[in-house]
Amino acid sequence: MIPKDHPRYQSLLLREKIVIAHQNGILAESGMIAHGRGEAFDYLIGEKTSAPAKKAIKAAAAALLVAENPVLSVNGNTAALASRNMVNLAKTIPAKIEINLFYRTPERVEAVKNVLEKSGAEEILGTEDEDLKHVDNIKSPRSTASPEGIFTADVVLVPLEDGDRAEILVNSGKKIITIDLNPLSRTAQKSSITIVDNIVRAIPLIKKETKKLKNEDPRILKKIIKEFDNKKNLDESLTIITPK
Ligand code: PTJ
Repeated sequence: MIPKDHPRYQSLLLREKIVIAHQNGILAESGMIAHGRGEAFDYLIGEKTSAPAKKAIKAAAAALLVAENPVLSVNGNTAALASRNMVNLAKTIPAKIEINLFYRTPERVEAVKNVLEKSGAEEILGTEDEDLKHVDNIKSPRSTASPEGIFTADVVLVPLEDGDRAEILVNSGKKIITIDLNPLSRTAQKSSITIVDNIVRAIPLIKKETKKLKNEDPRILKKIIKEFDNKKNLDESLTIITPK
């Protein structure tokens, strides 16, 4: 039990969620290492949503709203930290939810599916029942995708993604939105829209922005997307964490 007045309360709470998710078979072993890396970057950005992250969040909401087949990808860390918020976001857009694991095993797919169902998800793609396809014909478990989901999606939100798979997805011509606390990661650099923020803060903010923009003229939404410059935005995030 973490005392509420502990100066690192929020951060320790997330750690606890990660540990429990690991014990429950949701998290990949490497998920703990990934979380630790994210924690360090979050510390550097001051554990709050920055101005460039807010800009990226707005562009992400616009991209998800204009998409024909938007998909939210869920891995172990996302399920551990933001499962209910992902399900709520999917309902708001509306978008499909797909389980997409880098370290894929049938047991972990089942564990993530259970978490999503408990969080209110009705349809979950990417499970073991489906005949999954390979994005860009790369015969690797990293590139598997649901035919109704990521495989045919035009816009995919893939938080905390591994660099290899992010690259495969980008090369397949999709608009890739990621959430990654490390602005230098390959995923952050390769994606179309990178939100440099903690997933626990970013997802509720995307939902809020989506609600705000939902009835906006599609031409306005397209303008928001067009004016967003990911490289420039990443540079702005970097200046926040780089000592002057
Ligand atoms: O569940 P699986 O099998 O799909 O595996 C998931 C992990 C995360 C283990 C896998 O995709 C992986 O190895 O990812 P990487 O290459 O470690 O990249 C994860 C990125 O997420 C790193 O750049 C971290 O800084 C970042 N990150 C970690 N925690 C958070 C985060 N970004 C946002 N919010 C966080 N809470």
